Amino acid sequence: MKEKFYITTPIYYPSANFHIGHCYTTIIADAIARYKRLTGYDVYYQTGTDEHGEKIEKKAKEAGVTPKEYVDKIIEDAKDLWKSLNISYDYFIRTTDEDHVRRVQKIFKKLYDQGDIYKGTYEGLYCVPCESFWTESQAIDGKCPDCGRGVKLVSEEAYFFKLSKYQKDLVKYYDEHPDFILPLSRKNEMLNNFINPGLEDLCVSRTSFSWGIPVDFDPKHVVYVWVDALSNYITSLGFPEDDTLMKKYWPADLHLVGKEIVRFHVIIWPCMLMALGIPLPKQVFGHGWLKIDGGKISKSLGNYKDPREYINAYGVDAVRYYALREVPFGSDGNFSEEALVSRTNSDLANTLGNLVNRTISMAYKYFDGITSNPKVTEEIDEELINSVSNLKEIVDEKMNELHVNEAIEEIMEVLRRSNKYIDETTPWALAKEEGKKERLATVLYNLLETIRICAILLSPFIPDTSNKILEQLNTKNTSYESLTFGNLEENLKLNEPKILFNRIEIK
Ligand code: ME8
Repeated sequence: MKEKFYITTPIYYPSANFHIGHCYTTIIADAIARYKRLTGYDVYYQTGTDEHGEKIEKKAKEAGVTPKEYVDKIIEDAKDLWKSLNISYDYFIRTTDEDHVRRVQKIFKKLYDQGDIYKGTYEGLYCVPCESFWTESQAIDGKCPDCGRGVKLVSEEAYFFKLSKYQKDLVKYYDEHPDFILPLSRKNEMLNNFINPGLEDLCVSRTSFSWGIPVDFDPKHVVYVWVDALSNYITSLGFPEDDTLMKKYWPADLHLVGKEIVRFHVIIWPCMLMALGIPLPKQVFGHGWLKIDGGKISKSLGNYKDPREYINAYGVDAVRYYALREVPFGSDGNFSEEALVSRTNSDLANTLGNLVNRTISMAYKYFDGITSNPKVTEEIDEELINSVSNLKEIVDEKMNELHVNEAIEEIMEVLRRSNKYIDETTPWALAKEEGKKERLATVLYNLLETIRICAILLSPFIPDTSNKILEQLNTKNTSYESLTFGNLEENLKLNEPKILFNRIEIK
């Protein structure tokens, strides 16, 4: 039986259409999911939308539609965006799905019945016109940070989750699972800033707005966002009603999230799961932020375009490649259209596209597009063949450490090496020399075989391009198991060379 791999993205707020930041997480998760599938795992890749809450209720009101109408439109757009980015999710969960709503109500009730959720009083600073609660530190000089009007201290009845009860067990789990939170720096931040000072019980219901999942045994309350949102990772698998998929895929192998919500995933979520008596996820990875021109991607600043504009202008794999390659995974990085263009030109057009096109064109010119490997080898072949032969293991190591950008760079390095190999072996000169025909065939075979192996290893990252290359090679050997040097068939008729990437002119 195949080993399973369950990977998730955050479920995003559909308060506005998604931007390149949301694409960033979703593309990386997609590449990891595709890589795991390639290497033989039974993968379950989930993404979705977090649709409840006051903010969405307000947005809908402003737009003069119901909250459900408001989010439906954004979700339709999001699914179109994921399609245009070749996102291969297995399940898209919406927190307005009936199954999710019913299952969250059952989770809430179970926690209440066993005493982990209790009724208390929530105190906060309230802005009446905005209908919003603020903490002392959020309300600047006693004024609402949104509208600038005065706030007043109010208290409302609310349910609380006993987070404090699980503090000790949580720290124990961290200690026993050193890879639970990555990068490591985020774990120390959690311990120092949130856990060691002491966990406070968490307010998990509200009565001040209504766009949420009603607490079924006390319907003036709606479930407050994080319990609703985090539960998505198990309600989608049927919890607590059906354990078939839970048995198959839980615990999650990787929750991939932006660094600002690591806290919820490594404190609230594990404590909820401990209370529910189910195993904790294996890993939470908090990646950095993509910034635009050094600043935050922000709707109010209007500093970003619809990601489809980049896809239409430069191609889906240019966008995927940029998201995966440009930023060391875990750090913050910058997004700029100029950098996207220059990355596409240097790596995809010059290194990859050029190599494939030159090689297949020469195979056509000198051998009518038919492969053979007479194995007239020279010392110079060894370095290339060794680097290709080691590539599978190196990429695997990098991917298991989630160093996605480095995995890609290793493949690029081999491709650059191959371009150099062409310059060193000078096939055009071999073609002119009597008696060098077999050497020439060997050189081309080595190049074509390198291209085959690299194309397979690139398939999780730039699937369309990988397919196009394998189609040009016309090879049947495209599996992960075929990644041993020498598996490219002989007497294979290649398909005609086609340009993969045109160099983009910089305006
Ligand atoms: O937080 N750079 O939803 P959200 C990198 N609903 N990643 C970015 C980004 C950027 N500039 N902007 C957004 C929520 N992201 C909750 C999650 S999960 C149970 C509930 C990505 O719409 C990144 O993954 O605010 C970040 O964590 C997420 O979008 C926030 O999405």
